[in-house]
Amino acid sequence: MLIPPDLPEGAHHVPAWLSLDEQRWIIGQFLTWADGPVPIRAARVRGHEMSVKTVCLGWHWRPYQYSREAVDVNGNRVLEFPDWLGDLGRRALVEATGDPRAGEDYAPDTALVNYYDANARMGMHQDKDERSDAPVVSLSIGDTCVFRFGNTEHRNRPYQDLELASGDLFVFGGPSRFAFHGVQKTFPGTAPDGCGLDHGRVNITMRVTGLS
Ligand SMILES: O=C(O)CCC(=O)C(=O)O
Repeated sequence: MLIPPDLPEGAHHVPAWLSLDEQRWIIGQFLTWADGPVPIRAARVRGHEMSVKTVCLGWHWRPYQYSREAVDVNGNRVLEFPDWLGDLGRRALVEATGDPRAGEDYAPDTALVNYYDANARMGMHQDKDERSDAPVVSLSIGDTCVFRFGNTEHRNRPYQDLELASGDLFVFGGPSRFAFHGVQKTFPGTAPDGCGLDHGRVNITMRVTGLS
């Protein structure tokens, strides 16, 4: 068990933010999203498939751009970004920051929904394909992972490792919005009973693209 670190300004971790019922309901949604119209797939980065599989809502992400149609998959338009997810994102910002006004202007229009099997990882990267510096809201369900949260300059130290477990909320905005981050590993078999996943990990990151 990692000791929870002091996070830099703008980054917030709220363990067990989603109830088990909420987690299970969201996984039900995930299973329908994963079926299409743009089925879940591993994006290709410089010719190599990522180990993580991703399905997108609102806007389709491929390295390193957004489009409405999934031109690298089947050309179909991605599903709309659901209203309930935006509401959840606004509530997440208020509760993570303790600022009752934090959600007022927050209008996420895309979500990247990632599935990690036991071998999947995500290398250190910045979320910088958005033309907006609005916060990223991240929800985790299923197996616990080691999430590495770094600095805004490069992939190397200083960074902090923390565990994101099922139901956890993580927010990064303000001076931390463009921090490098990644997933070092997951711990197979740690998904709690009732979360909707028997194995693996789902992570949802909501973002504001700034695109129209
Ligand atoms: O899985 C996570 O917790 C992080 C996902 C992530 O970094 C991303 O989608 O850009």
